[in-house]
Amino acid sequence: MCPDRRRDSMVVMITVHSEDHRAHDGGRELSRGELVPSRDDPSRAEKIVARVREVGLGEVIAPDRFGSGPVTRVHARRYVEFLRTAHERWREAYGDEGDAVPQVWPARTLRQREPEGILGKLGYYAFDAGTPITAGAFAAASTAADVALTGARLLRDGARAAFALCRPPGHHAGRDLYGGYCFLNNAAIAAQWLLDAGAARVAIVDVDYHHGNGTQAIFYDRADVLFVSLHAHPDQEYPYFLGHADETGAGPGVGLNLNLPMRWGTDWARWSEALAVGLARVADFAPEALVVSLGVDTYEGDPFSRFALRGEHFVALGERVAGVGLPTLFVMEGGYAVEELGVNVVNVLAGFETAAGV
Ligand code: FKS
Ligand code: ZN
Repeated sequence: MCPDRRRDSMVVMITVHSEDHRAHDGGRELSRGELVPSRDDPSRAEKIVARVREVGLGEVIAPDRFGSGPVTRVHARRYVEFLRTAHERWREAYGDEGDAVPQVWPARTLRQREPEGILGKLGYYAFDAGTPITAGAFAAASTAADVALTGARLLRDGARAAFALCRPPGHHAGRDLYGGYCFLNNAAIAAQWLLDAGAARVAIVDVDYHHGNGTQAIFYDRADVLFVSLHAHPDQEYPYFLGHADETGAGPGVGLNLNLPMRWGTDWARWSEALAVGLARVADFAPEALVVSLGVDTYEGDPFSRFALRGEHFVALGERVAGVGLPTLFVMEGGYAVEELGVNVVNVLAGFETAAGV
């Protein structure tokens, strides 16, 4: 008998997924002065889970319910209550037409005070007009948090890695702020849960094309979480108002926020150098777990991307992440080249498995 030792030692990555994300559908976003269908379409998650199944990455399991406790460790209770009731209030005020979208914000010289009316509240809690609150948005976002938490629990129970196939995404959502298709910060909720489960330190590496402003803000003054983000430069790209290299943390968190912004046209050669810098910082921090905010909108064919990563680069990304040698939770964020989305995401996970398994 000749056992395949390589296969025996392979990391078999569990994917956590729920079809509940489909409840968040049909939303329209303001783009170049017009309302167009939201890019965060249910087909995104469907493409990814189909590819996970097609290549036999590992088991696909449903999330458990964790309730609001772990969510309010990261988000303000009042904000979660706003999200839960926003669409209902919108319907009471404006009827069944359209989704809840803000159009006035408390920008400079205006007062940060929560108004009573729904249109005012939307402006108070949102930072863009591109994140429609559909009838099913809160249910979908809550399930996405449960997906991330179920993945975090797999890590606590000894898994080398897990994949939380979250939709909607989370990294733009702050403690009491939504935008960029994000309502609840799935990666932050998972990281906080790992800390509460006994980890002394957790690192978050955000490889989405866009800066993870929500995750940065949530952990900015914290000594127990390192946040590293590789993203398009905020002078050129959404979310525009956070993500510069000089944002390095505050108070006990000084030195524990690392932004690696890159200009349009960035290719794998430059991007992978930044990744090496970021992962070296993670190794220095010596965390007990790693959360990867996984966006593949750095892909050359992505409708949002002005970076030039290709399919094989996502395999290399997974391999590099495995090289850090930490229990790793991949949390799905962005990626909008829907046809290639499943392949690009699973390339990262497969690269990780191969490198971690040998
Ligand atoms: C005009 C451009 C609006 C919004 C970009 C949102 C990016 C979201 C994301 C996430 F991971 F959160 F999904 N641009 N329609 O990819 O960062
Ligand atoms: Zn993105």
